[in-house]
Amino acid sequence: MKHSKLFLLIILLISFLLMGTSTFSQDMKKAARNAFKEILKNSDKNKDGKLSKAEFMTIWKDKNTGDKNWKTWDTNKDGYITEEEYVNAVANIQKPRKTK
Ligand SMILES: [Ca+2]
Ligand SMILES: [Ca+2]
Repeated sequence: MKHSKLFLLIILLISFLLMGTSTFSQDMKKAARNAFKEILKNSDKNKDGKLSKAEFMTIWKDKNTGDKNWKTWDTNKDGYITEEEYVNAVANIQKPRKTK
């Protein structure tokens, strides 16, 4: 089950973020980039360096969770998740939400 290993990696990264650093450091960005590369290694089937929705959904056992995360991560809604989007999405988990 290689997907469950990947899933664990994502969960680990997210829980690490939630655990309490107050600023999103360069180290964390680096960690997020590495995590994304790991995701690509397993799930970027056509090797274009980004994740299509179909590729992304193979990560998730639960379609609803996958769908929810897709909407969070594909910030510009072009149908692909790039490294930048992934890193920003992880960074956004850290930031307190600013309401207008
Ligand atoms: Ca791809
Ligand atoms: Ca996108």
